[in-house]
Amino acid sequence: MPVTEPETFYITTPIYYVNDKPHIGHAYTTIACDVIARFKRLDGYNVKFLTGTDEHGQKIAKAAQEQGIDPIALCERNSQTFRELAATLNISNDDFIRTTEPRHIAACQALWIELEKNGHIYLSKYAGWYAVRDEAFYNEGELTKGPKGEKLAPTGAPVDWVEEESYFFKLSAFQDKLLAMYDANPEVIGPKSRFNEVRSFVKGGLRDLSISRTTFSWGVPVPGNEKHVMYVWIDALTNYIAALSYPDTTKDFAAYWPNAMHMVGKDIIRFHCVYWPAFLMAAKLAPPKRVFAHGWWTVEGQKMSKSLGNTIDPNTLVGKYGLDQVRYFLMREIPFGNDGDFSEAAISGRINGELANELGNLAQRGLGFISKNLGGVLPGPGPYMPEDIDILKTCADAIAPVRIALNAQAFDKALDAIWVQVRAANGYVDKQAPWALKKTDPARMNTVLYVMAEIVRHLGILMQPFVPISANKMLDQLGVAAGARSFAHLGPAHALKGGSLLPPPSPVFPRWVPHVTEKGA
Ligand code: ME8
Repeated sequence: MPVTEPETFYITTPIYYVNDKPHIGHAYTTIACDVIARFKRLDGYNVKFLTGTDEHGQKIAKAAQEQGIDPIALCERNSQTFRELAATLNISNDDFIRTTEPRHIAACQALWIELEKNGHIYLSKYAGWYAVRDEAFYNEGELTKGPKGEKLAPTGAPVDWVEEESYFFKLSAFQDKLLAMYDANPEVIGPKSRFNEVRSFVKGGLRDLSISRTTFSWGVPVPGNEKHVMYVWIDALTNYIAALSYPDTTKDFAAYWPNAMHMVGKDIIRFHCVYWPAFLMAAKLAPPKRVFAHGWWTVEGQKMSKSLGNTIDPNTLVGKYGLDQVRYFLMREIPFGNDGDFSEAAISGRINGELANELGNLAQRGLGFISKNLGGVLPGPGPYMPEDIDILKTCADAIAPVRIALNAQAFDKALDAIWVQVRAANGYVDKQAPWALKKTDPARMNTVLYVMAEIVRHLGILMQPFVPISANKMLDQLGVAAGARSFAHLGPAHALKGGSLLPPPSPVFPRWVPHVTEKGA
């Protein structure tokens, strides 16, 4: 029989700036990518999942100077905190790239040389308003006024007038090509509202892009003119192909690039959906297959900012509520793509209402009963009633709507589809009331308990991408072998064997109870 290679899938987070500490916004993007990466692996794909840190540019150099250390020392230290965060969040990334690594620098220089060779780069003089905080240039017309009448970027960042020699990328030549690319691939940008936003921005006309600087040196040297370093975005975006060993396009690049997806926040959509595809087309490479820009988190109704002191450290959050609880909340609370608000009330409501009372309780009721009354031995089923067949079938079929939702990055809809089953299963248990059957009809009780265990097996398998540790604990308690947890194992062909001794159960999702001091008592 011919062996078919699994389909590939490449997913990336933005690479995060190392001048700041990670917060809930970074955790959000990375967890979303992790859920998709895990989902695709369980669905049989060969996945490469990349995250990393963005370490060049004036912003980093300035932060290092303020702290009286070398830029590279700052990068080493802060890149490590992002690496540690990925471990804390149980992120299954296959690679972690740093833009100060030789493989990245080599890829940037190779891409530059290619763009230059193809006639897309020229040397000229730049004069304009530059915001270090945004690492971006603005037109006069885009600026606003601050409280003292000072000029500000539309983001509120201070701007300086800069005049310097600069290399330019002929972005203006790509307007029609970009528009044609969007129109031919409407799935290339998600959600739809962002697609429309990017399309109309490009339709409004594109100016050539300054892609080098001479006023600082913390960056990738421009090949052939070391007075210049690359502008941060051409440097940063190249990480996605540097991790596929670009400029070698024969191995990982050939395997993964055709199925690449970038997950980003809405703040950096222009860089990913306009500049990046233009750079790639200029280098005769394909643009990414999809870029999804998600929304923005605020905290208790306020914008997160260092000055307000309300940025949420994901480590604190995980310590307080538990890792899978935080992962679940972030994916569940808001339709992906919309903005959302983080509040204590919202997270504790989700943990207690959904994880503890609905999913956790469902698992606990069946397994606890088997442990107490049947010595922990999973009973074999007797003849099925139509309601047993019904619930088992809908559980096995739930993968279809979950797959559709996750392939469209609709995490909340995927969880909705799973929750339809969780609620149906609790309804089934209430109606069948196995505890009442103990004396009257033990054979029927055994069947109901078996069906409950099968339901938990299905929900455990489906929940793995979202809450990997807890879902695997559910599957451990049913004695499901590690190699029998992929989506191919859903359905009756891989059903549990009656008569097996199950490990002692323990609650998977405890209720969250605020400490006395947190109640403000
Ligand atoms: O922009 N809500 O890095 P960065 C949701 N280095 N997501 C948020 C968020 C919030 N309040 N705050 C941040 C950079 N994020 C560049 C990227 S990629 C080639 C270079 C997330 O450290 C969101 O994903 O400022 C956003 O796009 C990213 O963090 C910005 O991270």
